[in-house]
Amino acid sequence: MSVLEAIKEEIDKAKSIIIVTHENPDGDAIGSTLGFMHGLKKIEKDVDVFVPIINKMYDFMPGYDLIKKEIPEDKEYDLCISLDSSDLERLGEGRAIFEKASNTIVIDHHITNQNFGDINYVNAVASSTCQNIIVVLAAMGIAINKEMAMCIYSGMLTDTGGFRYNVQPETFEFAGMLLETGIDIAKIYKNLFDVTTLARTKLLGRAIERLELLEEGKIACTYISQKDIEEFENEEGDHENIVNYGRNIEGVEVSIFLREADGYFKVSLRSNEYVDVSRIAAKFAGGGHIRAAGFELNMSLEQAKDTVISEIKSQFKKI
Ligand SMILES: [Mn+2]
Repeated sequence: MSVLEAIKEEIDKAKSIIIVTHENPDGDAIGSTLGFMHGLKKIEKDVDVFVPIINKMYDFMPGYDLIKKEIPEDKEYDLCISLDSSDLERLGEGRAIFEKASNTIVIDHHITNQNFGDINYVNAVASSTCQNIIVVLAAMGIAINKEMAMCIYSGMLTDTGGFRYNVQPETFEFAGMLLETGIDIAKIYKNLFDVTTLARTKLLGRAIERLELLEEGKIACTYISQKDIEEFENEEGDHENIVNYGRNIEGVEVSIFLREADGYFKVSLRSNEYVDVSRIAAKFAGGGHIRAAGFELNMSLEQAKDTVISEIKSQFKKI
């Protein structure tokens, strides 16, 4: 039996299903969970989606209001499906539900996926988990309608940075299929990339004010503190994208963004052409890709800054 057949069989026999995803959920995480939820509801399945903390920017996706932010204690799920998460740890609060379920399925596109489910469908070539969801739905004989397409298209758009990265020919074929359902792609794009809030804009302004260039303009660095987040009453995820402003400055190779969180700093790095930031992250027990990586430093702002900068400088020397 193929993996897709096994998934169909497992879902067919499940009485109640819960879908979980990774912490700090992005457009692919939310798009895939909601898209798949709609698909399973179409075949009359009792299905819930659990995401404890979610940014309001995703509220344009149909089904957003159905997302459970707390674990319903009175309910037993016999099948838990994890979408877009590479490992158990990244599930955060969802981990407990996943571990409690008698049957589990993992659908993902991260090359580092730990295959932590009973059944694992991990196609790392795919642009997004949403793209893999299209394949799973097709195997299950579930036709994609407009509300499913809105969610799924959102995930593909997010993880490809607006169809720029990780795009395969089939990404466009699938996108074309979704377009046929009548979705408003301009509206989806606007919601994901253009619409912002005053709080997010203020936070960005604060970070830009503090932005400095170092090492003859090859390093850009800025930070936000917990005080800033309190002052502007920011939501989870409001800092996303700030790191790219430094990277976009002409001549910058590495952009550093430090974010204070409960006495330590979360560090995000982005590079443009030749520095492999995943190597820097690996030195500090973090992770990521060649051009985008992150890790945590349990030190003061000045110490954290110095540590990251000297590590980047040593990478410059090796090139
Ligand atoms: Mn993804």
